[in-house]
Amino acid sequence: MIENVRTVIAAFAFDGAVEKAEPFGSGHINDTLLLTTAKGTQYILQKMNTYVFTRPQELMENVFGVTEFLKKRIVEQGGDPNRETLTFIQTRDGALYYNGPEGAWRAYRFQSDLIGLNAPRSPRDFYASGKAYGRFQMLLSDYPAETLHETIPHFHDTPERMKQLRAAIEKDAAGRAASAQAEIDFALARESSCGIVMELQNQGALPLRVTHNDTKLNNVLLDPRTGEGVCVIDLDTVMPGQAIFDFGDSIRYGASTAAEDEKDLSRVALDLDLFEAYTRGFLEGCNNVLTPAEKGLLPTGAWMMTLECGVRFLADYLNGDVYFKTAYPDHNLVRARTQFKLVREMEEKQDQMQAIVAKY
Ligand code: ADP
Ligand code: GN1
Ligand code: MG
Repeated sequence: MIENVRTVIAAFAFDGAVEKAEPFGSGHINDTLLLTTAKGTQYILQKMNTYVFTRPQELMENVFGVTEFLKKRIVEQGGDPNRETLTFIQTRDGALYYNGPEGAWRAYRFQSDLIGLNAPRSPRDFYASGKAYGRFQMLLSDYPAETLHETIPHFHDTPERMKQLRAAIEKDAAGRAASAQAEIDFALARESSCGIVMELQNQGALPLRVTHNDTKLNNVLLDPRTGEGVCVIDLDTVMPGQAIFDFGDSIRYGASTAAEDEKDLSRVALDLDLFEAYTRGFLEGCNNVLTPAEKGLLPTGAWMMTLECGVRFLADYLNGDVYFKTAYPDHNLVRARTQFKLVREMEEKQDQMQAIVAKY
Protein backbone atom coordinates (compact mmCIF):
# COMPACT_ATOMS: atom_id res chain seq x y z
CA MET A 1 0.00 0.00 0.00
CA ILE A 2 2.54 2.51 1.18
CA GLU A 3 4.71 2.09 -1.93
CA ASN A 4 1.86 3.40 -4.13
CA VAL A 5 1.59 6.64 -2.20
CA ARG A 6 5.24 7.45 -1.40
CA THR A 7 5.31 10.53 -3.62
CA VAL A 8 2.02 11.77 -2.23
CA ILE A 9 3.18 11.30 1.37
CA ALA A 10 6.47 13.07 0.62
CA ALA A 11 4.53 16.13 -0.54
CA PHE A 12 3.06 16.80 2.93
CA ALA A 13 4.76 18.33 5.95
CA PHE A 14 4.11 15.43 8.35
CA ASP A 15 5.83 15.33 11.71
CA GLY A 16 8.12 12.30 11.33
CA ALA A 17 8.63 9.52 8.80
CA VAL A 18 5.46 7.71 7.74
CA GLU A 19 5.86 3.96 8.24
CA LYS A 20 2.38 2.60 7.60
CA ALA A 21 -0.55 3.40 5.27
CA GLU A 22 -3.77 1.36 5.53
CA PRO A 23 -7.23 1.77 4.01
CA PHE A 24 -9.67 3.32 6.50
CA GLY A 25 -13.37 4.09 7.01
CA SER A 26 -16.43 3.26 4.95
CA GLY A 27 -17.22 6.44 3.01
CA HIS A 28 -18.82 6.05 -0.43
CA ILE A 29 -16.90 8.82 -2.17
CA ASN A 30 -13.25 9.42 -1.28
CA ASP A 31 -10.38 6.94 -0.81
CA THR A 32 -9.19 7.21 2.77
CA LEU A 33 -5.88 6.00 4.23
CA LEU A 34 -4.70 6.02 7.82
CA LEU A 35 -1.00 6.90 8.10
CA THR A 36 1.20 6.12 11.10
CA THR A 37 4.63 7.65 11.64
CA ALA A 38 7.64 6.16 13.43
CA LYS A 39 6.68 8.24 16.49
CA GLY A 40 3.14 6.87 16.43
CA THR A 41 1.50 10.09 15.19
CA GLN A 42 -1.43 9.35 12.89
CA TYR A 43 -2.88 11.20 9.92
CA ILE A 44 -5.72 10.73 7.47
CA LEU A 45 -4.62 10.93 3.84
CA GLN A 46 -7.48 11.19 1.39
CA LYS A 47 -7.69 10.99 -2.35
CA MET A 48 -10.52 13.29 -3.34
CA ASN A 49 -12.97 11.85 -5.82
CA THR A 50 -12.62 14.25 -8.74
CA TYR A 51 -15.48 12.64 -10.65
CA VAL A 52 -17.74 13.82 -7.81
CA PHE A 53 -15.82 16.98 -6.90
CA THR A 54 -14.60 18.40 -10.16
CA ARG A 55 -12.88 21.46 -8.66
CA PRO A 56 -10.66 20.29 -5.78
CA GLN A 57 -9.11 23.74 -5.31
CA GLU A 58 -12.53 25.27 -4.63
CA LEU A 59 -13.46 22.32 -2.47
CA MET A 60 -10.37 22.78 -0.33
CA GLU A 61 -10.92 26.54 -0.07
CA ASN A 62 -14.35 25.75 1.39
CA VAL A 63 -13.19 23.17 3.90
CA PHE A 64 -10.20 25.27 4.90
CA GLY A 65 -12.34 28.38 5.36
CA VAL A 66 -14.92 26.47 7.36
CA THR A 67 -12.41 24.74 9.66
CA GLU A 68 -10.53 28.00 10.33
CA PHE A 69 -13.81 29.74 11.15
CA LEU A 70 -14.93 26.88 13.40
CA LYS A 71 -11.61 26.95 15.26
CA LYS A 72 -12.19 30.59 16.23
CA ARG A 73 -15.74 29.92 17.39
CA ILE A 74 -14.69 26.83 19.35
CA VAL A 75 -11.92 28.78 21.13
CA GLU A 76 -14.42 31.55 22.02
CA GLN A 77 -16.61 28.91 23.62
CA GLY A 78 -13.72 27.50 25.64
CA GLY A 79 -13.39 24.32 23.53
CA ASP A 80 -10.38 22.55 22.02
CA PRO A 81 -10.10 23.56 18.35
CA ASN A 82 -7.88 20.61 17.40
CA ARG A 83 -10.32 18.15 18.86
CA GLU A 84 -13.64 19.65 17.85
CA THR A 85 -12.89 20.24 14.19
CA LEU A 86 -10.54 18.91 11.53
CA THR A 87 -6.96 20.18 11.29
CA PHE A 88 -5.54 20.12 7.79
CA ILE A 89 -1.87 19.55 7.01
CA GLN A 90 -0.61 21.73 4.19
CA THR A 91 1.84 20.51 1.59
CA ARG A 92 5.54 21.36 1.85
CA ASP A 93 4.86 24.04 -0.80
CA GLY A 94 2.17 25.59 1.38
CA ALA A 95 -0.73 24.40 -0.79
CA LEU A 96 -4.06 23.18 0.59
CA TYR A 97 -3.74 19.86 -1.24
CA TYR A 98 -1.41 17.87 -3.44
CA ASN A 99 -2.23 17.69 -7.11
CA GLY A 100 -0.19 15.26 -9.21
CA PRO A 101 -0.35 12.26 -11.52
CA GLU A 102 -1.63 10.23 -8.52
CA GLY A 103 -4.68 12.50 -8.25
CA ALA A 104 -5.78 15.22 -5.80
CA TRP A 105 -4.90 14.41 -2.18
CA ARG A 106 -5.35 16.12 1.16
CA ALA A 107 -4.24 15.27 4.68
CA TYR A 108 -5.40 15.98 8.18
CA ARG A 109 -4.72 14.93 11.74
CA PHE A 110 -6.27 11.67 12.79
CA GLN A 111 -8.31 11.92 15.99
CA SER A 112 -7.28 8.64 17.60
CA ASP A 113 -9.23 9.29 20.81
CA LEU A 114 -12.57 9.56 18.97
CA ILE A 115 -14.69 6.95 17.19
CA GLY A 116 -16.97 6.88 14.16
CA LEU A 117 -20.03 4.59 14.08
CA ASN A 118 -21.94 3.09 11.16
CA ALA A 119 -25.00 2.47 13.34
CA PRO A 120 -26.02 3.89 16.72
CA ARG A 121 -25.38 1.42 19.56
CA SER A 122 -28.27 3.05 21.43
CA PRO A 123 -30.51 6.13 21.12
CA ARG A 124 -27.87 7.95 23.17
CA ASP A 125 -25.34 7.79 20.33
CA PHE A 126 -27.92 9.13 17.95
CA TYR A 127 -28.94 11.90 20.32
CA ALA A 128 -25.25 12.84 20.58
CA SER A 129 -24.83 13.00 16.81
CA GLY A 130 -27.96 15.16 16.50
CA LYS A 131 -26.62 17.56 19.06
CA ALA A 132 -23.27 17.75 17.27
CA TYR A 133 -24.86 18.46 13.88
CA GLY A 134 -27.19 21.05 15.41
CA ARG A 135 -24.27 22.73 17.13
CA PHE A 136 -22.23 22.62 13.93
CA GLN A 137 -24.92 24.57 12.16
CA MET A 138 -25.15 27.09 14.98
CA LEU A 139 -21.40 27.64 15.03
CA LEU A 140 -21.59 28.44 11.31
CA SER A 141 -24.67 30.65 11.57
CA ASP A 142 -22.73 33.82 10.75
CA TYR A 143 -20.28 32.27 8.30
CA PRO A 144 -20.00 34.46 5.18
CA ALA A 145 -22.06 32.21 2.92
CA GLU A 146 -21.25 34.23 -0.19
CA THR A 147 -17.59 33.08 0.05
CA LEU A 148 -18.56 29.40 -0.26
CA HIS A 149 -18.16 27.70 -3.61
CA GLU A 150 -21.01 25.45 -4.67
CA THR A 151 -19.06 22.16 -4.71
CA ILE A 152 -21.94 20.14 -6.18
CA PRO A 153 -24.65 22.28 -7.80
CA HIS A 154 -28.26 21.28 -6.96
CA PHE A 155 -26.96 18.81 -4.38
CA HIS A 156 -30.22 18.60 -2.42
CA ASP A 157 -32.59 19.76 -5.12
CA THR A 158 -34.91 16.75 -5.18
CA PRO A 159 -36.86 17.71 -8.34
CA GLU A 160 -33.51 18.10 -10.12
CA ARG A 161 -32.49 14.63 -8.85
CA MET A 162 -35.72 13.29 -10.35
CA LYS A 163 -34.75 14.83 -13.67
CA GLN A 164 -31.36 13.14 -13.42
CA LEU A 165 -33.17 9.86 -12.80
CA ARG A 166 -35.33 10.42 -15.87
CA ALA A 167 -32.19 11.07 -17.93
CA ALA A 168 -30.63 7.86 -16.60
CA ILE A 169 -33.76 5.86 -17.50
CA GLU A 170 -33.79 7.40 -20.96
CA LYS A 171 -30.13 6.58 -21.58
CA ASP A 172 -30.19 3.20 -19.84
CA ALA A 173 -26.39 3.16 -20.19
CA ALA A 174 -25.92 -0.14 -18.38
CA GLY A 175 -29.02 -1.86 -19.82
CA ARG A 176 -30.52 -2.21 -16.35
CA ALA A 177 -33.75 -0.20 -16.57
CA ALA A 178 -35.99 -3.20 -17.24
CA SER A 179 -34.70 -4.95 -14.13
CA ALA A 180 -35.50 -1.93 -11.94
CA GLN A 181 -39.01 -1.11 -13.17
CA ALA A 182 -40.68 -1.44 -9.76
CA GLU A 183 -38.17 0.95 -8.19
CA ILE A 184 -38.45 3.39 -11.09
CA ASP A 185 -42.26 3.41 -10.73
CA PHE A 186 -41.98 3.96 -6.98
CA ALA A 187 -39.73 6.98 -7.43
CA LEU A 188 -41.61 8.62 -10.29
CA ALA A 189 -44.93 8.26 -8.46
CA ARG A 190 -43.53 10.78 -5.96
CA GLU A 191 -42.12 13.25 -8.47
CA SER A 192 -45.03 15.67 -8.26
CA SER A 193 -44.89 15.91 -4.45
CA CYS A 194 -41.13 16.29 -3.98
CA GLY A 195 -40.86 19.98 -4.96
CA ILE A 196 -42.45 21.49 -1.88
CA VAL A 197 -39.27 22.47 -0.02
CA MET A 198 -37.56 24.03 -3.04
CA GLU A 199 -40.74 26.04 -3.69
CA LEU A 200 -40.87 27.32 -0.11
CA GLN A 201 -37.17 28.16 -0.29
CA ASN A 202 -37.68 30.13 -3.50
CA GLN A 203 -40.58 32.00 -1.93
CA GLY A 204 -38.36 32.94 1.01
CA ALA A 205 -40.54 30.98 3.43
CA LEU A 206 -37.59 28.83 4.52
CA PRO A 207 -34.23 30.44 5.40
CA LEU A 208 -31.05 29.36 3.64
CA ARG A 209 -28.40 28.49 6.22
CA VAL A 210 -24.84 27.23 5.97
CA THR A 211 -25.42 23.50 6.36
CA HIS A 212 -23.39 20.28 6.23
CA ASN A 213 -25.52 18.43 3.67
CA ASP A 214 -24.09 14.95 4.33
CA THR A 215 -25.06 14.24 7.92
CA LYS A 216 -24.58 10.50 8.12
CA LEU A 217 -23.84 9.11 11.55
CA ASN A 218 -20.31 8.18 10.47
CA ASN A 219 -19.57 11.80 9.63
CA VAL A 220 -19.45 12.76 13.29
CA LEU A 221 -16.78 11.45 15.65
CA LEU A 222 -17.83 10.58 19.20
CA ASP A 223 -15.92 10.46 22.47
CA PRO A 224 -16.02 6.76 23.45
CA ARG A 225 -15.81 7.61 27.17
CA THR A 226 -18.47 10.30 27.50
CA GLY A 227 -20.55 9.33 24.46
CA GLU A 228 -20.57 12.96 23.33
CA GLY A 229 -20.54 13.97 19.66
CA VAL A 230 -17.30 15.92 19.38
CA CYS A 231 -16.16 16.51 15.81
CA VAL A 232 -18.16 16.83 12.61
CA ILE A 233 -16.10 15.60 9.63
CA ASP A 234 -16.55 15.18 5.86
CA LEU A 235 -16.99 18.89 5.14
CA ASP A 236 -16.96 18.56 1.34
CA THR A 237 -20.58 19.52 0.93
CA VAL A 238 -20.80 22.43 3.37
CA MET A 239 -22.88 24.90 1.35
CA PRO A 240 -25.92 27.11 1.82
CA GLY A 241 -28.84 24.75 2.30
CA GLN A 242 -31.81 23.69 4.37
CA ALA A 243 -31.56 22.82 8.07
CA ILE A 244 -34.38 20.34 7.58
CA PHE A 245 -32.20 18.45 5.10
CA ASP A 246 -29.36 18.10 7.60
CA PHE A 247 -31.94 16.74 10.03
CA GLY A 248 -33.50 14.56 7.34
CA ASP A 249 -30.33 12.96 6.03
CA SER A 250 -29.36 11.91 9.55
CA ILE A 251 -32.75 10.29 10.07
CA ARG A 252 -32.54 8.53 6.73
CA TYR A 253 -29.28 6.85 7.64
CA GLY A 254 -29.36 6.50 11.41
CA ALA A 255 -33.01 5.95 12.37
CA SER A 256 -33.32 2.89 10.18
CA THR A 257 -33.40 -0.48 11.93
CA ALA A 258 -31.02 -1.86 9.29
CA ALA A 259 -27.98 -0.88 7.29
CA GLU A 260 -28.27 1.28 4.17
CA ASP A 261 -27.52 -1.83 2.09
CA GLU A 262 -29.57 -4.45 3.94
CA LYS A 263 -30.87 -7.00 1.43
CA ASP A 264 -33.70 -8.33 3.59
CA LEU A 265 -36.28 -5.55 3.42
CA SER A 266 -38.32 -7.07 6.24
CA ARG A 267 -35.55 -5.83 8.53
CA VAL A 268 -35.78 -2.24 7.33
CA ALA A 269 -38.05 0.06 9.34
CA LEU A 270 -38.09 3.54 10.83
CA ASP A 271 -37.29 3.36 14.54
CA LEU A 272 -39.33 6.09 16.27
CA ASP A 273 -37.26 5.94 19.46
CA LEU A 274 -34.20 6.78 17.40
CA PHE A 275 -36.17 9.46 15.58
CA GLU A 276 -37.08 11.02 18.90
CA ALA A 277 -33.54 10.85 20.29
CA TYR A 278 -32.14 12.62 17.23
CA THR A 279 -34.89 15.23 17.20
CA ARG A 280 -34.16 16.13 20.81
CA GLY A 281 -30.40 16.32 20.18
CA PHE A 282 -30.64 18.32 16.98
CA LEU A 283 -33.06 20.90 18.40
CA GLU A 284 -30.89 21.31 21.49
CA GLY A 285 -27.77 21.66 19.34
CA CYS A 286 -29.45 24.25 17.12
CA ASN A 287 -30.26 26.13 20.30
CA ASN A 288 -33.89 26.22 19.20
CA VAL A 289 -33.32 28.82 16.49
CA LEU A 290 -35.31 26.93 13.86
CA THR A 291 -38.37 28.84 12.67
CA PRO A 292 -41.83 27.28 13.20
CA ALA A 293 -41.95 26.56 9.45
CA GLU A 294 -38.66 24.67 9.63
CA LYS A 295 -39.71 22.72 12.70
CA GLY A 296 -42.99 21.73 11.12
CA LEU A 297 -41.16 20.43 8.06
CA LEU A 298 -38.60 18.24 9.87
CA PRO A 299 -40.49 15.00 9.09
CA THR A 300 -40.88 16.13 5.48
CA GLY A 301 -37.13 16.75 5.36
CA ALA A 302 -36.52 13.15 6.47
CA TRP A 303 -38.93 11.79 3.87
CA MET A 304 -37.43 13.94 1.13
CA MET A 305 -33.79 13.10 1.89
CA THR A 306 -34.63 9.40 1.94
CA LEU A 307 -36.53 9.59 -1.33
CA GLU A 308 -33.77 11.68 -2.90
CA CYS A 309 -31.02 9.34 -1.78
CA GLY A 310 -32.94 6.36 -3.14
CA VAL A 311 -33.35 8.22 -6.42
CA ARG A 312 -29.61 8.92 -6.52
CA PHE A 313 -28.71 5.27 -5.83
CA LEU A 314 -31.19 4.15 -8.47
CA ALA A 315 -29.90 6.62 -11.07
CA ASP A 316 -26.33 5.51 -10.36
CA TYR A 317 -27.39 1.87 -10.77
CA LEU A 318 -28.87 2.73 -14.17
CA ASN A 319 -25.77 4.74 -15.12
CA GLY A 320 -23.53 1.75 -14.38
CA ASP A 321 -22.25 2.66 -10.88
CA VAL A 322 -20.17 5.67 -11.77
CA TYR A 323 -20.72 7.78 -8.62
CA PHE A 324 -21.00 5.74 -5.40
CA LYS A 325 -18.46 3.07 -4.50
CA THR A 326 -20.03 -0.37 -4.83
CA ALA A 327 -18.93 -3.80 -3.62
CA TYR A 328 -21.05 -5.94 -6.00
CA PRO A 329 -23.11 -5.41 -9.18
CA ASP A 330 -26.52 -4.78 -7.59
CA HIS A 331 -25.24 -2.78 -4.64
CA ASN A 332 -26.81 0.50 -5.71
CA LEU A 333 -30.14 -1.19 -6.45
CA VAL A 334 -30.11 -2.81 -3.01
CA ARG A 335 -29.43 0.60 -1.49
CA ALA A 336 -32.26 2.19 -3.48
CA ARG A 337 -34.64 -0.51 -2.22
CA THR A 338 -33.83 0.12 1.45
CA GLN A 339 -34.37 3.83 0.94
CA PHE A 340 -37.73 3.30 -0.71
CA LYS A 341 -38.81 0.92 2.05
CA LEU A 342 -37.99 3.67 4.53
CA VAL A 343 -39.87 6.23 2.45
CA ARG A 344 -42.97 4.05 2.73
CA GLU A 345 -42.42 3.70 6.46
CA MET A 346 -42.16 7.47 6.81
CA GLU A 347 -45.35 7.98 4.85
CA GLU A 348 -47.11 5.60 7.25
CA LYS A 349 -45.56 7.15 10.37
CA GLN A 350 -45.92 10.80 9.33
CA ASP A 351 -48.36 11.64 12.18
CA GLN A 352 -46.21 9.97 14.81
CA MET A 353 -43.15 11.86 13.62
CA GLN A 354 -45.08 15.15 13.76
CA ALA A 355 -46.24 14.40 17.29
CA ILE A 356 -42.66 13.75 18.41
CA VAL A 357 -41.37 16.99 16.89
CA ALA A 358 -44.19 18.90 18.60
CA LYS A 359 -42.95 17.63 22.00
CA TYR A 360 -39.70 19.59 21.73
P1 ADP B 1 -16.15 10.07 2.53
O1 ADP B 1 -16.54 11.32 1.78
O2 ADP B 1 -15.62 9.03 1.65
O3 ADP B 1 -17.27 9.61 3.41
P2 ADP B 1 -14.84 10.95 5.02
O4 ADP B 1 -14.16 12.26 5.08
O5 ADP B 1 -16.15 10.84 5.71
O6 ADP B 1 -14.93 10.50 3.48
O7 ADP B 1 -13.84 9.88 5.63
C1 ADP B 1 -14.11 8.49 5.56
C2 ADP B 1 -14.05 7.87 6.96
O8 ADP B 1 -12.74 8.05 7.54
C3 ADP B 1 -14.99 8.49 7.99
O9 ADP B 1 -16.28 7.94 7.93
C4 ADP B 1 -14.29 8.21 9.31
O10 ADP B 1 -14.58 6.88 9.75
C5 ADP B 1 -12.83 8.25 8.95
N1 ADP B 1 -12.21 9.55 9.29
C6 ADP B 1 -12.12 10.62 8.49
N2 ADP B 1 -11.49 11.63 9.11
C7 ADP B 1 -11.15 11.21 10.34
C8 ADP B 1 -10.46 11.80 11.46
N3 ADP B 1 -9.97 13.04 11.42
N4 ADP B 1 -10.29 11.06 12.56
C9 ADP B 1 -10.77 9.81 12.61
N5 ADP B 1 -11.43 9.18 11.61
C10 ADP B 1 -11.63 9.87 10.48
C1 GN1 C 1 -22.16 9.82 0.27
O1 GN1 C 1 -19.31 10.58 1.42
P1 GN1 C 1 -20.32 9.82 2.22
O2 GN1 C 1 -20.16 8.34 2.15
O3 GN1 C 1 -20.36 10.37 3.62
C2 GN1 C 1 -22.81 11.00 -0.44
C3 GN1 C 1 -24.07 11.42 0.31
C4 GN1 C 1 -25.04 10.26 0.40
C5 GN1 C 1 -24.32 9.09 1.06
C6 GN1 C 1 -25.18 7.86 1.07
C7 GN1 C 1 -20.72 13.86 -1.68
O4 GN1 C 1 -21.75 10.20 1.56
O5 GN1 C 1 -24.69 12.51 -0.37
O6 GN1 C 1 -26.17 10.62 1.13
O7 GN1 C 1 -23.09 8.76 0.38
N1 GN1 C 1 -21.87 12.10 -0.53
C8 GN1 C 1 -21.72 12.80 -1.68
O8 GN1 C 1 -24.64 6.95 1.96
O9 GN1 C 1 -22.39 12.56 -2.69
MG1 MG D 1 -18.11 10.36 5.07
